[in-house]
Amino acid sequence: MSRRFAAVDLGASSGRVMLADLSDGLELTEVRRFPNGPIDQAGRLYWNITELYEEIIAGLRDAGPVSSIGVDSWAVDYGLLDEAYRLLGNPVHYRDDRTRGVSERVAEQVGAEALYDVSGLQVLPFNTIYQLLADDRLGEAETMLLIPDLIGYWLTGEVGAEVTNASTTGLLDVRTRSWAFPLIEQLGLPAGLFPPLRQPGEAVGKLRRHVADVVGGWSAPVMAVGSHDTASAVAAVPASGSAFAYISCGTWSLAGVELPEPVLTPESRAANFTNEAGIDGTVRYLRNVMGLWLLQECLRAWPGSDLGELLKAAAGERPFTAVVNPDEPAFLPPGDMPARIAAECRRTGQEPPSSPAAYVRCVLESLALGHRLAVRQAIELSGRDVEVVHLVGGGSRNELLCQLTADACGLPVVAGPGEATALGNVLVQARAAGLVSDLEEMRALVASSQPLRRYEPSGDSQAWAEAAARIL
Ligand code: LFR
Repeated sequence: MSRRFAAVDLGASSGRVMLADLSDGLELTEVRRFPNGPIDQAGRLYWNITELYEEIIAGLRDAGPVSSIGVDSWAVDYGLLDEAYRLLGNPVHYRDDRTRGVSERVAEQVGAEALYDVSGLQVLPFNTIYQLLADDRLGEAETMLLIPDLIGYWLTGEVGAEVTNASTTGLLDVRTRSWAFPLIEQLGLPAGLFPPLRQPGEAVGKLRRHVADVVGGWSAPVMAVGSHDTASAVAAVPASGSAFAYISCGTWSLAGVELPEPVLTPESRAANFTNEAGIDGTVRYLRNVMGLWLLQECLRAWPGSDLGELLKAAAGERPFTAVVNPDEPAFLPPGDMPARIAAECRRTGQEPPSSPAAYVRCVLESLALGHRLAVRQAIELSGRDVEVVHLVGGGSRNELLCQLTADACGLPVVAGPGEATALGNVLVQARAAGLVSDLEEMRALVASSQPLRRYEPSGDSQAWAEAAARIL
């Protein structure tokens, strides 16, 4: 058997097909990368799922024969299918505003405490539970497939719901890890929408005949992996032992700790911490921080700007001239980010940044403050000892952000790997093939094979405490 595995990893700003070779250590290469993002059609935001699928097929063709394939993506979004499993239109993007007011209505109907007690999930306006209730195509739908499960269906013809991603819907029971049918019924959602659950490491199915033909005449099983990208990323955190926090930093920053059991206390709910399902029954106890989205949207507002140059200039800017709460709901939709940051600065009595470099400094310090708050609260609410923060994902390549995060958290930051998600994806496949054993060994393999960089906390801890107080 070959020791080559393909990871299809769809992020909110780019997708890629990665190839891992485990013949000698763990070598990861990028086979194909393609842009992704919200598409505004007549005032509604969609994903271009057809183009993404074409890119995936082209990437698999470029990858050539592999032992197996795993698919992961961002969470919560889905396609609705009719009785013949035909897609009922493009999946709506989670940044669309169709769910405005829905979470409040559900909290009234079910009770916010009861809801948290069932799902253990943080309230984000776009959780699947709220999207389904706002979906005008629900009446025609027979099946709901989350994005990686939809891709898996197109590749194999098999229908199911992988559990780590299902845990982000708000409709999975956090204790039993099965669909929360009493809640589903109470909300008036059709129980038949929710397909049988799959565990990471289980086979989804073999490539359909015509898919095998178009990828170049080879076939392989598609394996369920941690199909929620964050679950895969956390699986590939190069930590040993349990005294670590992680920040999976891409379009979003997901900051928290890994636990054996959920935390469902009133304090945890008040802090809007989530208990998402991880690999091997672990709990990803974390909170979403707005992430590099803030920077990406600034860059979109400055056509022709050079990120490398801006980051260099930002490193020389005066610290803490302006900081904002990165999680302000106003920052969620696409649009003119510098203008929104300026408005937030004015609202909080601060002078808005005066140049693109100053905006970048403001964004990165604000993000580091968001990281600090989430990591500290995760520690406090879970009682977990933390000696180091692992920062993985695309953000780990941003040296200024890594240093600011170490300074803000007052903890060492180990940065990398940048492609943690793809690594977690292939390692679960490699384990199913018998090449690695447990999570500990998977992480050791990442630590020994991938470049990592350590940042010690420096700077003025008093100044960080004061800046943190400014955004509360
Ligand atoms: C990160 C992520 C987060 C989820 C957000 C929206 O890519 O999957 O975990 O909250 O995207 O789906």
